[in-house]
Amino acid sequence: MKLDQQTIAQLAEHLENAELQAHDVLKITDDHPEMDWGDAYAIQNEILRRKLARGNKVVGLKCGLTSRAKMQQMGVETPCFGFLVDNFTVDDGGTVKTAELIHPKVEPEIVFVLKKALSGPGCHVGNVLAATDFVMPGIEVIDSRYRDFKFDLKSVIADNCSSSRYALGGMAVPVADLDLRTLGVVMEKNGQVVSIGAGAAVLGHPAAAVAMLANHLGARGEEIPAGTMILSGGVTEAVSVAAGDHVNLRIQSLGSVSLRFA
Ligand code: 0L1
Ligand code: MG
Repeated sequence: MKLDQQTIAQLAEHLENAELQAHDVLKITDDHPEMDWGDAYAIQNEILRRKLARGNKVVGLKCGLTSRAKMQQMGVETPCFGFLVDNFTVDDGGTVKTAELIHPKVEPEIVFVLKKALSGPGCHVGNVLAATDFVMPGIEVIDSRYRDFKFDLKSVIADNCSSSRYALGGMAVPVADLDLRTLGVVMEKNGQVVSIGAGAAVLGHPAAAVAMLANHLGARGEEIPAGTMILSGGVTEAVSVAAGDHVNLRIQSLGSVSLRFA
């Protein structure tokens, strides 16, 4: 770690204020080029600590930047991991208030819910499938706190991987009879198809993203607890949304989920 505790706390406050007050900031590595991966996750953890102290509850975890389309869109080469808290949750068919956000985008996600804990190192796709209770469709709303979504990987990890809102819907389907790689994904905005993909866009198999998360936490002496809900990462590029938009996501065999933006 290159940053001291006071700087980590200041940067966490700076980024969380940008989230809560819906204003953008410049990427933090501009002023702190020396920060390392440990610093980036320490800032994210400090944001989580601030939220828990305010009474928020963790409701899930997320893998970000897990598809080639997303990595290319954002100019990075490695996935990242973040947390979801209760006030990020929006009901299926519910409304997201854009005044609370900076420049939201939506992405289609295959969502896992575990029945058993997962721990790394050495966690693989087979372990994830054996530990999965069911999968379901989810729309993630990302809202980078960085101006024009311009960041590097350390800055975006510190910013909790742009986490902002999400909705789950469709059906909760056990994975035994599904090939998650070939599940078709269709996302529509205002009735027009805006992105199409298949599960394999996420690291070759969406369960590989969850395994990567388990291995990432394992390196820190942590595990993914039984019951955890996990967004495995956008299957396609993220799509910008604004007040008045309606987004519908359909995933083959899993059903659909939708959101309105006001
Ligand atoms: O969920 C995601 O894949 C987003 C990760 C952060 C990068 C971004 O804001 O696009
Ligand atoms: Mg995502």
